Amino acid sequence: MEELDKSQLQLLKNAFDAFDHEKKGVISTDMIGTILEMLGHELDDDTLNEIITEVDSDGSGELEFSEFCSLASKFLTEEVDDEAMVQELKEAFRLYDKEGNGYITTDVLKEIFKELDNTITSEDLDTMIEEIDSDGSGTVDFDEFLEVMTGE
Ligand SMILES: [Ca+2]
Ligand SMILES: [Ca+2]
Repeated sequence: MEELDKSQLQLLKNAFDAFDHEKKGVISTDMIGTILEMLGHELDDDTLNEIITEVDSDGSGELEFSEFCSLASKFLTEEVDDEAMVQELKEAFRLYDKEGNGYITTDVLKEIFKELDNTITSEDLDTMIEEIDSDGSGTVDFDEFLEVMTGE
């Protein structure tokens, strides 16, 4: 677990108290989805359940303050994870950019998509490629690739 500094801890304590309406010292795990949504993270049920299982380390179905902190630290340290993800994507990009040109041709990208989903039609492919290759250069550079993968 990442270290949280004092002001972060205070913030979390306030948030925790706000969610702990009945002052029981615990928050029901049912609240987690709502809390994360408020923070701008909409997660599907599977992901949410995974997170709950992970943070509710004693399996009580409720989050004690320390468990709440470990939940929060996951999301507070998200920037770090983003960096790690960019790093991974760079490596993936390099795999496809075999000649090290700094770009992937849209033909190669089509092959990749076909491998990922063999039911895809060539029309769909063209539409996707058009969206991805936003400058219409016929090649996808890392920035364009990143946009696809992160959906930003
Ligand atoms: Ca617990
Ligand atoms: Ca391009």
